[in-house]
Amino acid sequence: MSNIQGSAGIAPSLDQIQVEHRSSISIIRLSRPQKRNAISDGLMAALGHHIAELPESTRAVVLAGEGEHFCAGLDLGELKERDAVEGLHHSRSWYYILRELEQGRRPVIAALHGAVVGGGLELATACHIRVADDSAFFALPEGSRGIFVGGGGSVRISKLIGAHRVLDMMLTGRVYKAAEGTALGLAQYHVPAGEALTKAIELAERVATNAPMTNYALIQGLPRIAEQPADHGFLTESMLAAIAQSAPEAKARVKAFLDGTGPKVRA
Ligand code: 1HE
Repeated sequence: MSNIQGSAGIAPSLDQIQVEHRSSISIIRLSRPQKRNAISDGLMAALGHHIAELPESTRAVVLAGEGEHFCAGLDLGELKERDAVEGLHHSRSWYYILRELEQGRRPVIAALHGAVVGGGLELATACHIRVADDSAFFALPEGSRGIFVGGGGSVRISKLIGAHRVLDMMLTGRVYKAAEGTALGLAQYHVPAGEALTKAIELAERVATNAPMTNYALIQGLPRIAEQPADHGFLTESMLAAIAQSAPEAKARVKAFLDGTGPKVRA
């Protein structure tokens, strides 16, 4: 049973997530392709379980979906069984697990293809880097289902592309294709169809070579600094910079550059 608070009482469906640990990265795959990786309670609990159980050696994570689509969002088959109070706690359980993903110790790179819709887009936007291949499309069909975003999308997606665009997506059912969605900020990378996972793994392996303290400071610091008044942000930044610079690994990396053995920035 997962020790994640958000999924307390829900047995993780461990067969709905596959995890592969490589030397410095872990690849987490939503593995329910017959239901287009729709997020059941058990799948979400399994995601929380695997995030909590990542090995110490994992320095970056790739999140992908098996089959033709990244994720069709909330499992609508489970929705009808919830009353209002259960619905509230259900949202809270998503917030808890997505926060573990977003504010954990490792950067998470999402490999997106096919449908990235509803709760699938909410899940993707809790990741730090998104790679969309040309088959990816983004939508928030909640409006047409008579429901509302409940996995943090009104906060995270609005911050990425603006509340006015989220409003349009939900009111009109607008679908953004990969190129347009990427241009708006829903993904940072747009690659040919079929190449999202390869690119995400390449990025994760690059990210995994950074000093862990730098990655941690980025994940924890940047979103919080963005929420702070500028004067507070400068103070937070200076403290994170001081902590990162004091790590022995930072000193060794700077010395290597000055010795001519560290990597140069290349265009
Ligand atoms: C599902 C789900 C699902 C597919 N819940 N079962 N999300 C949506 O409103 C999106 C609903 N899904 C779709 O629009 C389409 O399925 C897709 C565009 C994603 C894929 O289309 P396609 O033609 O490849 O697959 P399909 O034939 O529609 O679906 C295959 C099976 O998956 C089928 O079940 P089957 O038993 O008939 O084979 C579908 O019923 C099932 N399936 N998507 C349950 N979402 C925290 S709040 C978040 C709120 C939301 O996310 S609301 C948005 C929900």
